[in-house]
Amino acid sequence: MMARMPDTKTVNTTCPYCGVGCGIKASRDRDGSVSVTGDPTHPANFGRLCSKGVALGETVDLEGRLLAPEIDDAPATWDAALSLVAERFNTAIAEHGPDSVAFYVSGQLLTEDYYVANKLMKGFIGSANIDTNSRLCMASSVAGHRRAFGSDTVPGCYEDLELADLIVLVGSNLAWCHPVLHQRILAAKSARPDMKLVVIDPRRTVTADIADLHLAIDPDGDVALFCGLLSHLATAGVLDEAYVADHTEGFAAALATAEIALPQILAQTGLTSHEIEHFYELFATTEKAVTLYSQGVNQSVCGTDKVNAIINCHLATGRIGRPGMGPFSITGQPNAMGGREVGGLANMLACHMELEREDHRTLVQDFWQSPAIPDRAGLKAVDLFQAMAEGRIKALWIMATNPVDSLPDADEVKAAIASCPFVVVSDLLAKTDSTQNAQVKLPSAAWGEKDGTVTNSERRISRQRAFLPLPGEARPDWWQLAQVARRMGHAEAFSYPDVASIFREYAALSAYDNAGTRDLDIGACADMSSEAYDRLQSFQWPRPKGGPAGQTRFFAQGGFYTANRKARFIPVTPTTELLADKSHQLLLNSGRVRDHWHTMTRTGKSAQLSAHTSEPFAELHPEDAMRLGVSEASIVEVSSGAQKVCLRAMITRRQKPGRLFVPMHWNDLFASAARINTLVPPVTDPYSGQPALKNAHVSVRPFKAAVYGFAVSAEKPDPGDCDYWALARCKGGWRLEFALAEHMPAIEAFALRLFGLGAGLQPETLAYSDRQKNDSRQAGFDAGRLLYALYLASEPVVVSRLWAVGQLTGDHSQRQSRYRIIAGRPGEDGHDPGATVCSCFGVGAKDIVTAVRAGCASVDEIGRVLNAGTNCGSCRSEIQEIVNGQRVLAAE
Ligand SMILES: Nc1nc2c(c(=O)[nH]1)N[C@H]1C(S)=C(S)[C@@H](COP(=O)(O)OP(=O)(O)OC[C@H]3O[C@@H](n4cnc5c(=O)[nH]c(N)nc54)[C@H](O)[C@@H]3O)O[C@H]1N2
Ligand SMILES: Nc1nc2c(c(=O)[nH]1)N[C@H]1C(S)=C(S)[C@@H](COP(=O)(O)OP(=O)(O)OC[C@H]3O[C@@H](n4cnc5c(=O)[nH]c(N)nc54)[C@H](O)[C@@H]3O)O[C@H]1N2
Ligand code: SF4
Ligand SMILES: [Mo]
Repeated sequence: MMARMPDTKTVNTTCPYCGVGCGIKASRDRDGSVSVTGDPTHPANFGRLCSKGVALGETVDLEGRLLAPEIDDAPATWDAALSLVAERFNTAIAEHGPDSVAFYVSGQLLTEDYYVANKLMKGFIGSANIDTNSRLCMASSVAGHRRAFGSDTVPGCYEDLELADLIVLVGSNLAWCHPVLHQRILAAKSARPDMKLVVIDPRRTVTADIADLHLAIDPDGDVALFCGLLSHLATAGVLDEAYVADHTEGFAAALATAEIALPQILAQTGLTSHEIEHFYELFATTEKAVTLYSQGVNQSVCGTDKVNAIINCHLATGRIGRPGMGPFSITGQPNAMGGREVGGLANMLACHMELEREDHRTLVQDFWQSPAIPDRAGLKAVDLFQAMAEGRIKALWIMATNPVDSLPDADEVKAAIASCPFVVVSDLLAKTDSTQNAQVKLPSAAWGEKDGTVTNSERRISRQRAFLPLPGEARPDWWQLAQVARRMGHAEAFSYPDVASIFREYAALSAYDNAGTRDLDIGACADMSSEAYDRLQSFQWPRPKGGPAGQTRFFAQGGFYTANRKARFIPVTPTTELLADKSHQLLLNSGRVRDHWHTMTRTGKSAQLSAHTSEPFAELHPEDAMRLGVSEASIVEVSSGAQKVCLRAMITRRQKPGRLFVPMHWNDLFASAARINTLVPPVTDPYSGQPALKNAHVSVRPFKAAVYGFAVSAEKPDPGDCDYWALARCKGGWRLEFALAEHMPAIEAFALRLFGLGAGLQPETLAYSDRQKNDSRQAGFDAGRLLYALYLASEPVVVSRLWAVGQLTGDHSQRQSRYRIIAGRPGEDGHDPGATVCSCFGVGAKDIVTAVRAGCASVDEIGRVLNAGTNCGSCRSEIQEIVNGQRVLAAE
């Protein structure tokens, strides 16, 4: 029944991080460690992996894992926990109706888990109150697709990115968020240098650095920009009139709304007329164009309109579904697409069927033989937690997501969960910000332990396979759901013997009464044996039973999934709301860094991944910094109303004045106050319900630190006393950045509290203090081992971080090396690599600068000399910047 036990042989599986969906070969070595390499045969990556994929082995340990079910924080048997969940859900339904319960699930579930969750809620509980973190991620794309195509169909595939002559990335930091696809594009571009890359993003990202054109658009200026483009395409005479006439409707109305005057476009985008003309000209004259978009489009009050403004331009030119052309919404999570397929959103039914359509409801209910099916949408994520705060939700099951960190208005979400009478959380970890108020915690199987399928951004279904034993009492999510369903009285419909049987049922439903009327059809898998499922090679849907195999694109010849099979142009008008609000100082943008994943529950475990960005930060423009009195590397307080976070200031021209960028990753387990969503209001797109996570008005002011501190420590320090702190894993232990509002503490007592060296350990200490300069240092050793090094100063501490971290694994039996630690510098012969650039080989910026000065003139040459960039390649864009001379100063 469970995931099979591991053999030592290698399994082919899929990466659990982003929506690229890279194939992986994974195995457990004899010493228990896990080895991971890219699968050279997998069509998503052909053997490549990015830094996160490469470091997977570092994230599968059992530290912090939830290994047994818990009821009210005490260990319980599965039987007791599952029965309690079933009983409490049934009671709530009996007393308050089916809409008083809810599931909040995730694009990190496997398709089979997701299918079972959706079937239980929609078909058997009879409510549509199942929503998912995809609401924060893909909902605007789904809504835009459905408005235009009549179905949530991604028309193209990855190969189009290699075949295109023009790639327009809108609101996507591909180099960091989908690194393997970015590398595929760069490889294609180096083979065909005429290929052009345009990046549309308010800030200058690493992706923008290597583009041919970067349009630093004003936030939410995208609708105006693409309306202007549609109108330009008409004027330039490059419309595909036959395609528009034969396969679409509503063009004239969309064009009429799109005809906005240039001054308005300039005002809304903040771009110059030269930039706009350049972009319009490129798009008009390049037939093979792909517009790839992500969260800068989706996470907005006008996200759905942005999607349609983009799709309108592709429909008007007939550039859709043909090689090298099309609009391309790229998915974020490993199974965001699979979740959409099985209907995990509160306004969808399973297998791309529609809740609003009676024929679809009847069909699904008939197939499931289920007692009920809702005829209206359930609560979307933001509304769901608001309903909870109002007491309307009596029982909630959270699975594979951390809403207390990732939803807007995060403290209200925390309070809503705390107020809900019954909360179940299924997670890998015992302690996340979202498990704190759960009455029942259920231990789930993690990547490497669980079995099933995921679908990537190009509709490719791949297997995730188990190669590790289930630890403790952990069980897969589908099993937990099916067990609860059985206990709720639905034994027959949830009697799955294995995960393959769920997949077969899902495949059969996709084909049920389909006959080409719905895009999603994988009927060819409906009769697949469990053995065949185990061997399943990745494939792109559709794959109808007996139908032609190998269709990889949609809509080149029309055939949309609307009633008349025509696509719909959607008239969209630009919004002006955002920039009108001048009452606050800065506009807060948020997103990702290269080596962390979401709320850091996994990447925070990896020393290698924590080296690239070890602290939460706020990027702001030098003019704002000057105006606000913020100096480089100081601490800033970013606030909205009574809510406040504390972050390291990073002053950079990558931001435009008036804007701020903060990563979404840091939470209460890794920093004192960095949950950025406590500042983001719950404002949503009217069509998709997706929150506008990229824009919040905030105030910024310096945090008046009396003392700055930095420490490395073999054991996890306890920074509870510090006003600001951020902790990160490093090789050999932990590193800690902190700041104190009050005067310099006595270093001995402070070190004792921080490193809590009880347990009979008597470290030999070495200290230095210059009271005049307010500079104090102390290090503790145990024989030749460094236990901790602590640096306090009245200015940000200028000790080379990577060098200091390296000392944790060095030998310090000699006095000389102990003195160097106190000096905070490598000796004459010592080596300071600078800030980490290549996390695979631990190569720092200073090393790369030195190599450039010694004559290395390309990324490849750097690779030959230093190995940097030769493994996963995620850092190649950053190396390129240093080679170009852009980062030399920053690195010194
Ligand atoms: N390293 C890493 N990779 C990941 C993830 C991760 O956590 N870490 N998460 C995965 C997931 S779930 C997702 S959804 C994807 C997200 O992948 P991306 O969408 O590429 O990542 P983000 O950093 O959220 O946002 C992208 C860009 O949108 C820009 N932006 C903000 N506002 C606007 C605007 O108004 N217009 C335009 N044009 N751009 C704007 C931001 O400045 C930002 O650079 O990444 C996936 N990959
Ligand atoms: N301000 C701001 N906020 C954002 C975003 C942004 O750009 N800006 N981006 C949004 C987007 S696009 C996304 S996708 C969300 C992501 O936000 P979340 O989904 O909240 O983030 P994760 O950290 O991935 O949370 C996953 C949780 O599931 C657990 N988990 C992992 N695998 C499994 C499993 O197999 N089973 C179970 N049961 N649990 C598992 C992990 O331990 C972790 O606790 O954040 C959103 N929030
Ligand atoms: S690009 Fe990186 S994170 Fe995304 S699937 Fe591939 S290896 Fe995993
Ligand atoms: Mo996402």
